[in-house]
Amino acid sequence: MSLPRPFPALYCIVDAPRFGSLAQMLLFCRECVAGGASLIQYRNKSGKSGEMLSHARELHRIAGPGVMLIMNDRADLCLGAALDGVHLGQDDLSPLAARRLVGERIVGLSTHTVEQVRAADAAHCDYIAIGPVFSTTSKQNPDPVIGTAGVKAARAATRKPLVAIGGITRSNCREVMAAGADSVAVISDLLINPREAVRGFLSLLGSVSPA
Ligand code: TZP
Ligand code: MG
Repeated sequence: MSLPRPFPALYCIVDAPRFGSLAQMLLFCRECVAGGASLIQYRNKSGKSGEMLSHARELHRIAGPGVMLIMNDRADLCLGAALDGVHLGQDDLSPLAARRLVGERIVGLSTHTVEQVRAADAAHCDYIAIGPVFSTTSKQNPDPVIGTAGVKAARAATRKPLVAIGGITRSNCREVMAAGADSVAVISDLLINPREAVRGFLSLLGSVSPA
């Protein structure tokens, strides 16, 4: 799948260690899709390769054809599970190296400063994530928070699709979009009732234009 236009306003992240079983994780994903999710990232910072591969294949099996699936960190597992793309951090493979592996699939890159956004703008990635926007407990050793001012500065540095991440909830997502993000990536605020949460995000995000 190539990059959808417009870029989905909600980028759901399935953080595998947050679930007690594969069945619970898949239920979460099904509920996100039932709520209208069209972009889901599989993230597993503590998983072994084989487990991550089989999780990602199951995710691929249950997601409908209209759902874009992204593998966090690992271009090899993106290919192994036939997902639609890979999301890289600053310490992962370079976007160019990942591009050589995944070809036409999507390559995303996390950034934490405006300098990194400028570099990402010139790099072989299809979209840029920026954050953490607000404080988060979902990431170990997070970079300093950048606030909505950081999102605004990132927006000024790139025309690539910009995904804001970190501490984003239904209560603050509209201000993040108003600062110039094309999309918000969320872990925690989807967990309790994913179908309702996704519906809520999508209806809140539907009508925001940059301030
Ligand atoms: N990268 C920057 S913040 C973050 C990641 C993976 C975690 C976002 O999770 P939450 O729970 O939506 O704050
Ligand atoms: Mg990474």
